[in-house]
Amino acid sequence: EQSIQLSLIEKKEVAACFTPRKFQSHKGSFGHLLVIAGSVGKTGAAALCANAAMRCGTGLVTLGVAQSLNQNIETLVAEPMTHPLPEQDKGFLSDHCFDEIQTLLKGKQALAIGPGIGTRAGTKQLVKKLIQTSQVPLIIDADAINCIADDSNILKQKKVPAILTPHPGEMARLCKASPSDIQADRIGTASRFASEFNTILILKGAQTIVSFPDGRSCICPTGNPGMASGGMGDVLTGMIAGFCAQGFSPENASLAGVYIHGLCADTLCRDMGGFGFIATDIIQTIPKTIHQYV
Ligand code: NPW
Ligand code: AMP
Ligand code: MG
Repeated sequence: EQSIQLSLIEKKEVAACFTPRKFQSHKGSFGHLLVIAGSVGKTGAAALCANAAMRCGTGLVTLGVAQSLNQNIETLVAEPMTHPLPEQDKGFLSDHCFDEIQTLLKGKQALAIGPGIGTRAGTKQLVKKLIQTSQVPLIIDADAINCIADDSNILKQKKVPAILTPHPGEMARLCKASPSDIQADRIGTASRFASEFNTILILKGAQTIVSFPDGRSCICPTGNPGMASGGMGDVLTGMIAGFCAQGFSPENASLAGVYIHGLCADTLCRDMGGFGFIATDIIQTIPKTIHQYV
């Protein structure tokens, strides 16, 4: 078994991920992200994810949603584009929309999948097929993690880098353990998974761990308990995916994503206290947090 190499994420390594924009830049210079998210009752997760990606400086974001939810989603997002996907089960995504997603993936630089999609049989099929076939880096979160929990070996079939972002409950499902088992050995669990499945594994919660397949793990020094509120993880996914789409390496996108997400929460905590800032507030804080502190 390989040894674990552990460090804290440092501000200077995050700062180094950002390079000044060329004067002649246009939206096509900063990537196009595809987000596959949302289902009945969980359209908010999709909107949070897409909006967070925009606030990270992604050139274009397209949000693919079950077609009956498209009208609703269009009222929640302005800058991201939406794309209605064919559905079998009203309001849920399934392998029925695989071909259309394949077409949508042309010209995209990253694919984020999972926030709010649920775990119906058809959705599981879709997630597995996308993991097997994607030609662009994958950010796999929330229900997409739950969708592969019965068959995590599917990750060994991917052709591209992947970043998984489980909270301890999702990690427990993925590892067939209990959340307390995961919490008892956060670094070991994350690191072993990253090596075994050749993915970046981000184990969320107080002191988020970012583990790489080569045995390196990093601890995130930012973040606070004010983040224990719905939608926070959906925002993180949009941030990491947005950084990937605009050209950060998957490693840098992961480190910058978790660090800045926590830093936004820390500035909110300082400015408005640690009770009641919400995921939407994080999104709004991203640009000035990058500008002032990174
Ligand atoms: P317990 O029991 O609370 O102690 P689920 P979800 C555990 C979407 N959302 N440390 C937790 O433990 C998401 O994107 C949509 C320890 C419980 O067992 C998903 O697709 C929103 N344990 C879907 O909803 C806003 C921890 O995990 C389990 C832990 C379901 O996601 C909300 C709960 O996890 C949400 O984002 C920690 N730090 N964190 C919207 N507006 O549309 C979690 N657990 O059952 O996977 O439920 O995370 O809410
Ligand atoms: P999710 O459970 O998917 O919505 O993700 C929650 C997000 O908030 C993750 O990025 C967590 O790391 C973060 N978070 C939740 N609680 C805390 C905490 N007590 N300290 C730091 N970060 C937290
Ligand atoms: Mg989540």
